[in-house]
Amino acid sequence: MLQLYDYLESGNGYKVRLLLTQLGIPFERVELDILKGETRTREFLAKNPNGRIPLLELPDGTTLAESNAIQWYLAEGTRFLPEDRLGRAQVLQWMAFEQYSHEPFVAVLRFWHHAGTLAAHSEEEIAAKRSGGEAGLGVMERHLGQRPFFVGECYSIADIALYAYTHVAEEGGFELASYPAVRAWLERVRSQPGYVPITERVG
Ligand SMILES: N[C@@H](CCC(=O)N[C@@H](CS)C(=O)NCC(=O)O)C(=O)O
Repeated sequence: MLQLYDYLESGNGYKVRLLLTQLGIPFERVELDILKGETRTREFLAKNPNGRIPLLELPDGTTLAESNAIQWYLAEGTRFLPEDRLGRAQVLQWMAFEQYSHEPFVAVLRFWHHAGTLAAHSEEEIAAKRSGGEAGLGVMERHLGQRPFFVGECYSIADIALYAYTHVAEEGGFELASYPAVRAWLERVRSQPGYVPITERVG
């Protein structure tokens, strides 16, 4: 059986959990408390030298890290990844956008709130995270104003990648009220078959 090394509050972990659930693939979740350093033990570093979840372990012991690479592996040949060359490249484009222009701002501010470390950061650092996140949300708003999902007419792993931290952005102090197209898209993602909330213990 597939094993997913994960942390319940993690949006990166949630991307994989949600996709596995929507694909109906059985898996076993191994919870590691990132706040207690459980991703930095010698045993886990042997599996992922980068010391981070999510990590997927295949039945033969092969491991795969990085939430979006894991999603790509799982989605291959399914309705969650387009078959055409351009559609696949566009999915990759939005997943790269998520990692470079969204997650480092929206997810990090949420993490600082969760971990109780916000006060350890300067006002300038917090403002930079906020403006970076607003810029990313603005790009999403303009794109989603014209279409139902990120790529083509269909829900794909690009949507899962961007949904994971956007739907909990308010936990990091972001206001979604001024992003109506993003909010409508969040509802469309929530209504997909097999949807599970981030806090639900699946697997
Ligand atoms: N780019 C990676 C980021 C993974 C990541 O930042 N994981 C965090 C939890 S969301 C983690 O494991 N942190 C624990 C640590 O750094 O020790 C991905 O998309 O999977």
